[in-house]
Amino acid sequence: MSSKLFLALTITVVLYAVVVVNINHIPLPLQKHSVAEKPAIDGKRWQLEVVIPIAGAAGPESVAFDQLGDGPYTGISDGRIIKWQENERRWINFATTSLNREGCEGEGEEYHHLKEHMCGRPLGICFSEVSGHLYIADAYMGLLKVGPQGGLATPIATHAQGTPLKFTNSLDINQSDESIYFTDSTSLYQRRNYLWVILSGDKTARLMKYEQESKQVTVLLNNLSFPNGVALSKDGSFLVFAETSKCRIQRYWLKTSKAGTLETLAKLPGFPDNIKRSPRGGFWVAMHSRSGKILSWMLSYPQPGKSLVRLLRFDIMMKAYSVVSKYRGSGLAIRLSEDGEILEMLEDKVSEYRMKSMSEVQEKEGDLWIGSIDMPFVGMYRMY
Ligand SMILES: *[C@@H]1O[C@H](CO)[C@@H](O)[C@H](O)[C@H]1NC(C)=O
Ligand SMILES: CC(=O)N[C@H]1CO[C@H](CO)[C@@H](O)[C@@H]1O
Repeated sequence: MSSKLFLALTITVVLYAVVVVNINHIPLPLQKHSVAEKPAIDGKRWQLEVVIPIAGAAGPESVAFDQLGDGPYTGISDGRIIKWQENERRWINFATTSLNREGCEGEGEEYHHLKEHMCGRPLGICFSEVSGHLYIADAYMGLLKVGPQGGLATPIATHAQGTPLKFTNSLDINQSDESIYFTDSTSLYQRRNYLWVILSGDKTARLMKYEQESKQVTVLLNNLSFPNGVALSKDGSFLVFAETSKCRIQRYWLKTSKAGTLETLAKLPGFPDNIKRSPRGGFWVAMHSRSGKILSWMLSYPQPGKSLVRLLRFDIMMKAYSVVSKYRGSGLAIRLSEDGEILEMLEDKVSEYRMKSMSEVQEKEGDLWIGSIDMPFVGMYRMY
């Protein structure tokens, strides 16, 4: 077989794996104000209540509320962190992670990824209840903070143990001493090549802690594959983090006799993104998509996965993947107990503005605020 033919066949197989197998949810006819299919607890259902569009940008990956409960705030594809000003019914600019913002805004979200290394790409955001500062995990700028009035954020960590942060992704804050637990999803690739991180079986990622008093970063775990969302448990005795490419949630003990040890808390049917504590107990885990059968097979055997990846034109893969992710599937999130049992599931296959590729579920006063890495809006579900 000629190498060209082999290459063509390989590309076909992989595109089939990534594209066709993942389009197993044919879009349903659109309905307005429809309810999520899966009943929530007590026979009630989550219903899509509010959709807040974002003009000219997309990808509100993480959502947060400030000390007064105002917001949501979110980081978007052009590098801005914006705040929803409820009384004016509009988004206002709150903060940025880069000083030179020439050419960052406008042009449309499909071009933003070309500039995100300059404009910044704020992913995880979280307010400190101690100081009112907003802490930001920016994929390109590292860990930053900005005061309650917003403006240009200040980097507080760009390296750990001499290795630069390459794809800072998510964080949680100890609300007593303001120390930060955060993830860097790989030491090799940029965020816009995230599919590469998954398919190459990369294991250069780290879970870290930023100490407020010493201003030092400690590496808690290294050699991880695509750690993503991170959240402290209610009593702070452990934290959980998502290992996206392995479709699982890991538990890392911080206290008790198990301190410093790691265990698998849950295996999931899709790629987990951010994790947030629910005020009703446990954690909301948002999922990027259900993992297609062939894709998960490839990921469970990193060798064939890796050699296929080496043969492929990366730009073609990314293009195919981004086209597909626009049409694919339904939003999916799971609430896990602190012991890893599934308590509740949110899967919306029917709403007109379906929250596809959910990246975060932030529960506030009984409502679920949803972030997404693809959608040009923030959504909110309420239980009826
Ligand atoms: C959070 O900070 C408090 C106060 O310093 C400390 O007692 C506690 O152990 C910290 N918890 C974690 C999980 O770091
Ligand atoms: C088993 C393995 O890959 N260990 C590596 C973990 O990361 C450290 C530092 O980043 C390397 O020195 C080890 O070789």
